[in-house]
Amino acid sequence: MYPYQRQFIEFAIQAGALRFGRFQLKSGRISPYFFNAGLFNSGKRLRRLGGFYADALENSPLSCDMLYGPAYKGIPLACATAIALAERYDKDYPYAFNRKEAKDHGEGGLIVGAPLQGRVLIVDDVITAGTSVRESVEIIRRAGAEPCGVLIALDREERTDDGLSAIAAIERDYGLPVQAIVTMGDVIAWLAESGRFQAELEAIRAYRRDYGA
Ligand code: OMP
Repeated sequence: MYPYQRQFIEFAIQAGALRFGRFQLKSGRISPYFFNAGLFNSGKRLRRLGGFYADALENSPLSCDMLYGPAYKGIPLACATAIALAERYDKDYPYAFNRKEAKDHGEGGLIVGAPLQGRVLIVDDVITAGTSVRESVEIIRRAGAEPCGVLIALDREERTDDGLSAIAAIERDYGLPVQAIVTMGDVIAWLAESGRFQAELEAIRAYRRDYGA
């Protein structure tokens, strides 16, 4: 693990964005932990979060022409990442996001921000089954651009119904590489090292035995 990954896990727990308990997921699975990126909900938190996304992108083999944040939660994530890339790495990526409902007046359309073109990096919060990534791929392709990868905060490393990990399925179906700031494996390693949340760690390990990739 890179130092920034450890710092991210501590930050997420401190902000209450990574929580332990009992949560029902979109997939219906009952999970002993949940990651809620909406809780990075102040200027300083969002600035710090964007820095972690930028570091993860810079430490990955991914390259792109622009960033795309899927509504709603991906919108501040793509913006914060674009700002951090400019501030930390002097890179000026265009960014765009979608509306959930098309606007029929004013500038109209479904996409806000830079025109979707070239190689587009999807910036999102978390991947469980990969459903939300698939929706983004369709939107980007319909606009005539090419999705080139996915940048997320947390890869839950779960198995889909066909036995593959969600990320392997995305790579297989779309040829898209996925880069996460941290994986659930990193979080487990951090919990084991830190000696904190040991009861929660056992519950997470049991969940991984049932649903892990
Ligand atoms: P998939 O679309 O199945 O990959 O699930 C990702 C989405 O599930 C996220 O964009 C969230 O809406 C939601 N989610 C979380 O935000 N955090 C979690 O820890 C787990 C989920 C989830 O429901 O699986």
